[in-house]
Amino acid sequence: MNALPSTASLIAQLRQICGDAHVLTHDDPGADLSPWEQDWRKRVKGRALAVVRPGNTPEVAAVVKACAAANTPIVPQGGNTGLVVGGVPDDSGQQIVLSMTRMNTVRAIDPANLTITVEAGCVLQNLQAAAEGAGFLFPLSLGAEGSCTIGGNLGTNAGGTQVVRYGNTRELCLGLEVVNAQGEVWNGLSGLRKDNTGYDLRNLMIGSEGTLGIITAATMKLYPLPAAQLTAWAAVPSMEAAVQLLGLAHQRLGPGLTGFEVMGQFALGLVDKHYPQLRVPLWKDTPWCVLLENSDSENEQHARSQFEALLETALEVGCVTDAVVAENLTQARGLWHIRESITLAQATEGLNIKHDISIPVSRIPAFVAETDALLAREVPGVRMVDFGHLGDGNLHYNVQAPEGVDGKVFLRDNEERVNTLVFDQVAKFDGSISAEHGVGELKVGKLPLYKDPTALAMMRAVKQALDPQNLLNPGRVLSRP
Ligand code: FAD
Ligand code: 2HG
Ligand code: ZN
Repeated sequence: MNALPSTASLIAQLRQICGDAHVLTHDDPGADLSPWEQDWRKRVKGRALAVVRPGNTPEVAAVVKACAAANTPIVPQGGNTGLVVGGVPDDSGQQIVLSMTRMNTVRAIDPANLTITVEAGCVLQNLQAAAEGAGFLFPLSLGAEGSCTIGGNLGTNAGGTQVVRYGNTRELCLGLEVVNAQGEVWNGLSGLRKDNTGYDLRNLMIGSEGTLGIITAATMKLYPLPAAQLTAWAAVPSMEAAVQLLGLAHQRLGPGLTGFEVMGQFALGLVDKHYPQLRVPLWKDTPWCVLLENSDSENEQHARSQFEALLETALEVGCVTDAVVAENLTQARGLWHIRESITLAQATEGLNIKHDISIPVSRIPAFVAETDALLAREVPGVRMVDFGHLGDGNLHYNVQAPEGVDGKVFLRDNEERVNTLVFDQVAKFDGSISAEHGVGELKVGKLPLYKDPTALAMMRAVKQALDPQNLLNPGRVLSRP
């Protein structure tokens, strides 16, 4: 049997493949690898053997081959904005981080096919801009869009704020280029809308969080730019009222409804506290606010009359108590900016427990009422940061320490029982413990408790078949064998 190459010879090989400047190690003078080792939420700080930054697909393939020969695990990383500890190395010092951010080229735009083909490290905002520059809309949108990458979005099957109309990242993808765990390249960048030639490998890769293959490029769908877009901010008296408003919005706006976000009073209070310059409207006198977006293919006048009619009815039936409609794009952006600032405001307030859950929309009011009461009894003084994509039945049901309690201490003493309480409730209401952020490492131990055992066994079989060495992001999604 051949001996495994030494660490030093692996690093030398990686440097040969990607160039000296693109392989960083702790031994390099003045090296600081923490941006790649620390997760966004500051939940975990790992230690990488090296950070490797390939510039093209053949380099990715060669890196994987070299790592496979050395039995060295690989953690794929995009913008490192993931919220479940999926893209940072463990603390063994034995894993390489494969940072994809140098691979950021737009390879092609096909206006007739309504597709754009981009490399995986392309930052989402740049992809949106490239689409818009060509006269199209790429609808995926999330608070981290200035730094997350399309590879990470595909890796996590990210959701965001336009899912109610356009679906998750999965629904926006027509083809992938992937380097598998053996270092072979699969070119699946077909751009076809129909292809029934066997197992759907694209959908297997999407949402696999770097555990089945490394996405190097993707062909994504484009849409016509809307002729007009209107945004409203509505005060609603209860979660029941928010669900009623959603029903009305579907009825009145049809496919024009492109955003429907709910935000609890405490969540908005945190934005007001940490970013007073953003001037959060209406939040002080109502338990919930809703942000609605209407995208119209006709014109501004049509959009406005439709939107105003919706809000009038909502005020009449009482599911809205007050509302403002943005008068121009700047105001609309301002309202969205408030919504997108909740995560940062919560992080500024302190470490917290996140629950990215989905429940059938009709059952969300009962879930929230019941679970809020259980939590208040279990951890007196706990502060609920509730917000999210109500249009998709996806709540960010986050839990902040009681006033004055240190976040670290709160997590140490309460995280496990709070998670158990919330996830048991999610199961009771037929929901999912991860709607859009993924499993990563944070929820890996919970999956066997809440996922169908047959599904879990099939997932293990797929992992074993595609990555028998367990090289790709080991210990994420599935626990180590
Ligand atoms: P990373 O964090 O680098 O990696 C995420 C996962 O994907 C890891 O498991 C990694 O191994 C894998 N991965 C990365 N690149 C590749 C690749 N090329 N091939 C294979 N696997 C890969 N998420 C939502 O779904 N909706 C939201 O609304 C949302 N809002 C957010 C707002 C803020 C402020 C922040 C900080 C995060 C938010 N997120 C949201 C979470 C995060 O932005 C998404 O999960 C995003 O898709 C991650 O992209 P990334 O490039 O940063 O990936
Ligand atoms: C969002 O919708 C993100 O803003 C982040 O998914 C959610 O901070 C969170 O829990
Ligand atoms: Zn979200």
